[in-house]
Amino acid sequence: MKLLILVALFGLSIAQHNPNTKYGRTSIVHLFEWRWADIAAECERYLGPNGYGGVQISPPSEHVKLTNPWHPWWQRYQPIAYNLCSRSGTEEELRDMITRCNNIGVNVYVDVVINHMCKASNGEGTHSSCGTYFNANKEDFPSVPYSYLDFNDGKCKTGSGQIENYSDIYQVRDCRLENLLDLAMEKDYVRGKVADYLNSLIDMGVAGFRVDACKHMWPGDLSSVFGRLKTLNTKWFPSGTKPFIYQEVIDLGGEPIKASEYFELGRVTEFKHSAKIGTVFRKWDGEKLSYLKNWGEGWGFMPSDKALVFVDNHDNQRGHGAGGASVLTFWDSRLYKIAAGLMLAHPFGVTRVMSSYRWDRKIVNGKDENDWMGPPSYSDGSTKPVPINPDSTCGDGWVCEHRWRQIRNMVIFRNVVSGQPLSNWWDNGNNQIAFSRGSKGFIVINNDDWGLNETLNTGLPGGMYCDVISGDKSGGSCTGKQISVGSDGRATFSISNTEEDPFIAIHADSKL
Ligand code: 5J7
Ligand code: CA
Repeated sequence: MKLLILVALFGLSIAQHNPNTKYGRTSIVHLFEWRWADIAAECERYLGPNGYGGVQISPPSEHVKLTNPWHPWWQRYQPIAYNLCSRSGTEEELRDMITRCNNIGVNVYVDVVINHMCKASNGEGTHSSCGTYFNANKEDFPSVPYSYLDFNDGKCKTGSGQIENYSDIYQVRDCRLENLLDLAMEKDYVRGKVADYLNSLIDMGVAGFRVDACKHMWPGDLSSVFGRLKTLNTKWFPSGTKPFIYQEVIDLGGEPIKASEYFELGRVTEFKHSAKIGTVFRKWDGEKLSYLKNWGEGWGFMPSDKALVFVDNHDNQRGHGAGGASVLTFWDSRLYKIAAGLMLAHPFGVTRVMSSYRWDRKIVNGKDENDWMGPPSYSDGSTKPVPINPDSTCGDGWVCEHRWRQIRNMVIFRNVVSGQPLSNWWDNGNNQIAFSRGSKGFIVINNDDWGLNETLNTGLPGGMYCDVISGDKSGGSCTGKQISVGSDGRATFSISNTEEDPFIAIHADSKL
């Protein structure tokens, strides 16, 4: 009996921390700004077959349409209502996508913007993605409906009505973030409207939520909203399954609001992981790969079972959010692949892979003047489809990092080694490291300016393995490097520092 109660309590406390992925899949890919129709096709033709556990989608809620600048990516972070027509498509397309992704075992996680509505400066009109009328001057959003009574103006104590000082936790929660109209989430009515929105998505079959701007909402208010959520749709999930929740809290230290305030509600984005992985691979601040030996909590990160980790996100990849210049992105493709490989090989956290679009980067005095640019679009601002080239890369400016062989194969590696401890650590005291995940997988990285030539204990059963970085296992042979592991588990590795991909990874499923 006591044991049962313990199990029940434990189950409750971790429920919203579990991504509920299927078939031993472990990673999420953020298909930033993709259209629903393209995501549905990608689930079927690529994500399912290649072991991706889920996809994070851009906000599906009705948003403002901006013209100055021309349809920036952030217009989707300015809601007008919870109608489900957006730059990514219609409600029908959204529903079809969720159904098709679920049918192939790929979960859908929705980016939800619930701290605020649009900025006051948007005035009045129907310039919104569903064409719904709103009046931002009067804080009137009749399609929800919200009125001025549902906003925080009375609660905010700053002169400007905006957040002026991040060291005052009251203004960070109760004032306007960049003049975005701040919802009064202490109100039962607002909590109910937000919960209805999230529950409508749960009914459609989504598996969880990436909750935007959580630093700007009180944990108590979020707790009430999350407490009103239904369990997941039993067409695709076991009955009683709670939605996975990961909260965007940018906590790099130095502010009074801590990521830890949100741990009991769900997972939290670990921005220190993103900032530090860039610093280490760039060798800034005297960092070295050998210091990764205690990567994780040893680096001041949050506990692994609370963390959602990534190399970059849609915000900090354009120099916008936290992390600054150290953040690695597809623009730094060589280092980016190794960093993503390290993240996916390492047991820390739930991993999210970024999938981006290119924009006309224009860096002037360290700032990207085109950081606002939205996805590849037609002249009317509508998003272009994602064309797939014969070589499986994406066209029309879509980067598709998740299709890069090195990253895709490390997503598979993570599934194969899931649950295995980090073992057989080796380093050269500099930027050459290696480790295994139990007896299921082994990775070797050379980020030094000289070659790596070592015989290492892999922990793997003897045999011939295909390196999944330089190629694939295809039929009975390897298209890239081949690694011979002796019956004692030892293998010899050579990695020149001038190789395009100076790392090697082998695992149980890449054995010939
Ligand atoms: C909030 C934070 O707590 C934080 O630590 C951070 O780094 C960024 C933000 C932040 O979150 C937003 C969430 C939204 O849903 C909508 C938003 O508009 C924002 C937002 O603006 C925002 O802050 C921007 O980025 C910071 C790095 C700057 O310090 C802020 O001043 C702000 O920058 C402003 O961005 C520019 O000053 C302004 O000129 C520009 O018009 C505006 C454009 O909007 C965005 O860039 C949206 C960013 C965004 C960030 C997110 O983390 C996110 O999840 C969604 C959107
Ligand atoms: Ca707020």
